[in-house]
Formats: sequence, C-alpha cells, structure tokens
Amino acid sequence: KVKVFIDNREVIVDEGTTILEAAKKVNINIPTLCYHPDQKIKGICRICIVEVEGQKNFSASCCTPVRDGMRIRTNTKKVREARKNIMQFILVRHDGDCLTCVRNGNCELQKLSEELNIKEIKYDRIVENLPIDESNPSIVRNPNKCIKCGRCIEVCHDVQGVGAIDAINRSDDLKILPGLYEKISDVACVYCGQCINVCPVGAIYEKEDIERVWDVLEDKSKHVVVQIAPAVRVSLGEMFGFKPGSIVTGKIVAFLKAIGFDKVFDTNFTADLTIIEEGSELLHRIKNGGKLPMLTSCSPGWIRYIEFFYPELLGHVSTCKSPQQMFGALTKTYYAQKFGIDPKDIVVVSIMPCTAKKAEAVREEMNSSGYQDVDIVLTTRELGKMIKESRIQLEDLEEVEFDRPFGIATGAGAIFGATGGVMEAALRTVYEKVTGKELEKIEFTALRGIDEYKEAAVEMDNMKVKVAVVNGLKNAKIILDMIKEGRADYHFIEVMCCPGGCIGGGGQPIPSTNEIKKKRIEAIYNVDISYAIRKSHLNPVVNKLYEEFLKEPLGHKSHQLLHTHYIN
Ligand code: HC0
Repeated sequence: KVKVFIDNREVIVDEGTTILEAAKKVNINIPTLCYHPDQKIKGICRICIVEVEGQKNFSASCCTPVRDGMRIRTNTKKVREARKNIMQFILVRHDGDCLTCVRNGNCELQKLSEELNIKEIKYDRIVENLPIDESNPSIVRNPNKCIKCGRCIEVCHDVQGVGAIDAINRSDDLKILPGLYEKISDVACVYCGQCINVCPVGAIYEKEDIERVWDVLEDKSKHVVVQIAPAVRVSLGEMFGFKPGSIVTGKIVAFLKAIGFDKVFDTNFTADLTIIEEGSELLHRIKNGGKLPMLTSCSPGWIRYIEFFYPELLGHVSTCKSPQQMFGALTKTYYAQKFGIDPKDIVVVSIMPCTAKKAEAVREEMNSSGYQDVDIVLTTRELGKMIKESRIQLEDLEEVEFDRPFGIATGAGAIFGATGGVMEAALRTVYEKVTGKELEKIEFTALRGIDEYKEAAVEMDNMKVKVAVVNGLKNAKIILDMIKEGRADYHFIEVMCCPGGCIGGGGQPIPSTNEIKKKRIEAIYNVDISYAIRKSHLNPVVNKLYEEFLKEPLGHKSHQLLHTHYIN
C-alpha cells in the first residue's frame, strides 16, 4: 500500500494505482476524455492533467501511477487554465454544430466544455469539411466530429478483432479512417456498432430511419406491425432516467400503440420458434452425421464476420434465420393470410439493440415472403429519440400487453438477449425432446454472466451434449480456430457478436459500460422468471403455428420461410 495526498486529502491505495483511480476513491472527479472505464489507458487527450509536487510538468492522471508520499493537486488555477487550453486545441478541430448533432445532450465533449466553463473558441476553426460516409445501411461516420481519442480503434481491433478502423499519419495530420479506404463499405466492417457505443462524440452513429417510421404511420393504406427485441426492454429506460436494469416492456408497448402501430408484437415469440427449428436441426445433425459443432446464426454481425473471415466454416452455421427475420417472413405470410391482409400493404418495423440488424434486413435473400420480410429497423436509441420527439412521457404511460398472436412468448425467448441465453433456451427444449422427461432445474447458471467463454456438458439419456458460449468477435475467432484445428469438442456453440450479447448491442443507450451491461443481464433473467411458461416448446402460439401452417419443424414451409443460406 502507498499513502498519497490529493488536494490535501490522505488516500491509501495499492501500489500501481493511477492518480485518476486514487482520486476517484475519495470522490475527487478529474475530467477525462480518451479514458473509458472498459478500455486500456491511452493518455492521448491529456485533459486529466494534474500537478505533482516537485515536478515541473503536468502529469496525465490516467496513466501516472501514484508513489508513496506523492502530493497531488487537481484543482489549481494552473491546472484549470491548462485544461482549458487543451480543450481549445480539441474544439478548434471539431465540427461544433452541437444543436443538430446526434449526440446533442449526450456528448462527452459538450459536457466537458460546460464543466470546464469554456466560453469561446479562441482560434479560427480548422475543420476540414470531409465527406460524411453513409455508404452502408447501418453506420454513418462523420470525420469532422472525430476527436481522435482512439476508443473506436481499440474496440474494433482488441474487442472485436475486426480491424475495420485505423489511425493513419501522425500528429496534426492524424486521421481515423476505415484502413486505407474512404468508406466503411469498402472494408470488412461487420456493422456491430461497438465503435458507436464508445465514441464520446457524434463521429459515428447509426443510420437513422425514424422519419421512415413516422411516414408509414401516417399512411392509412398500410398495416404497420412492430416487433420488439428481447434486449430493448431492459435498456430503453436508461434514456429516461430509469436505473440500468429497469424493465419497461409494458411502457414501450403503450407508447407504440399510442403513436399508431396497428399491432405490437414480440421478437421473443420468434425466438421461441427459433429454438424449435434450431434444436431440431441440431438433433438432425447429431443423428445423421451432419457438420458439428453447429454454430448459432441469429447475430448478424457474427454472420458477417464468419462470411468475411472464415467462409470455409460456414457449413457449421445453423441455417435458421434470426428471430427478427423469421418474424418478418411469418408476418407477411401466415399472419397476412390468417387476418386477411394483403402482404403488400404490411410494413414490418423492428426495434433492435443492434445496428447490424439494419443490414440484415436488406440482405437480398431475406425476402422469402415475396416481399422484403422486415422493412425498417430502428435501434433502441432511435426508439428513445422517437419518444422524446413525440413528447409522450414514458414514465407516465400505463403498462400495456403485447397483441395476439405474436405477442405470446416464454421465458426462454426472453433470455436470448443476454450472452448464453440462446444456448440455455435450446437446452431447456432439447433435453425434454431427447429424454421425454421434464427438465426440473431449468437454469443453466454455468452459461450465464458476462464471461467471454463459457461451457457446459449436459447428460441426456446416454448422450452427453457438450456446448460452449462466446461473446465478442475476438472470442469467436478463438472458437473458429479451434474448429479449424479439430479441437472444438462441442455439439453446439452460441456466438454473439457483441460483448455481453444483445444487451451490449451497438444500438443500445450510451453509455453502455460493463457495469451497466451486468444490470441489463440481471433484468433479462428477471423477465424470464416473470413468464408462466419458460420453455419454448410449450409456447401455445408456436405450437398452433405448426398445427395450422408450418406442419413440422424443418418441414417444407419452414425451409422456405425460416431458413437461409450464407455468402461464401
Ligand atoms: Fe438480439 Fe435476437 S436476441 S439477435 O441480441 O436470436 O438484436 O435483443 O432480437 O433476431 O430474439 C438483437 C436482442 C434479437 C434476433 C432475438 C436472436
């Protein structure tokens, strides 16, 4: 342990603790910008400088470890002036069009500027006016807003192992670009949006589709249906002052009905359906010597990753479409027929925690209903913006239930939103299908939690089913390399693109730190408990769907509507 004095307060901390961390221990709040609680220390922006007694120069508190007896001052006139000067150099290169910026009100630079009491930008702005990159369906980059903090590069390289964004040149000429290219669509970006979640400003954001939704809601000739993904209900509240982990399902349904959606349905329903199809596919592969381990297929950033980087392993991926896409295909076929609505008049909107879902919806093979199965995808953040725009107060809304029939789901569908959830849901069903016995302990706790790599083995009569769960693409790479080398001794592997699973998706409210993700995961399992039925094969509407329409899992209709192929 070492003893230091920060602003004359004694602090005792472990050796190796940084000044920033030591100050936090006694609630001294040093400003930061390139620092992110889940990332490595970068020491790029220098806004966290402090004075250390006996030293001529300032020290960056985020990357300076304390020494015994150190005397630190965080709030002298000299420090305040120096921080303001550093801010001047950042602001002069930043397109400061705050009033019309996507991050207005939720921008770390804006907040810091206010906290440091910056009243003017002293020098002529040198913003280059570079083109905004809107080259793809998911992510927009505005390089004029970029403050070169390096957070997006770290998440893309170190967490996702994708490396679609890089820094080129040095010093004043430093640029953050999609490698040596101009546009994101020119590189192997998987559209996961993790860069958005860590960007402190409005330099990267989702392609906004809000206006398209307002327009279809005005169009009386359209029957507009919306589905809500499992992870949205446990995070949206954060944008409205609810604590992380608050469950606001009924309020979201109430809002969507209030603004005019004809039906408000639940993606958890098609998550249940996915379990029936995917579970059947797994058993079919096991019995008939199909390719194992089988890999889950519902996370579109993950699908783009394997298509780009390991196309030779695509035969391992389940052919099941994601629940989002199954929902679209069924809405424009079964639902349209059952309720006598012309599918050409149906508009399917999805609300997803995910930016890659926007690109998934426009993949050319996702039109098995004869139309584009899902028409418009909004992120959780876009839903939040719509609520704000409408001026409806989320907290005042009385909870409303989902519509029938696609609003009926089970706890197994609900847990899809957290890493390990798809696998747990699958095991709840596969166990009972294989053994014919009731699974009493349905919680597979070994598969829960934010760990990057989890595994379990489940005895089912005389078969031991071995499974693994990974989240974050750098962990997907580990699993894929194991498969290539013949070391992946598993039957079934769940891969989710985003760290923590969909609750950590690139379309979720910002901030989306590990601390917050843990709360969202807890909430997902609380949603599970709240359901009377917690196994997908007991979902009565799914069973009716098979009876009336699909006939059997992996049958002709299922293949036509619920399964897909990949680009190799
Ligand atoms: Fe997910 Fe999904 S669980 S990918 O994270 O499988 O986005 O929430 O909607 O489709 O259900 C996202 C979340 C979904 C899908 C489901 C799956």
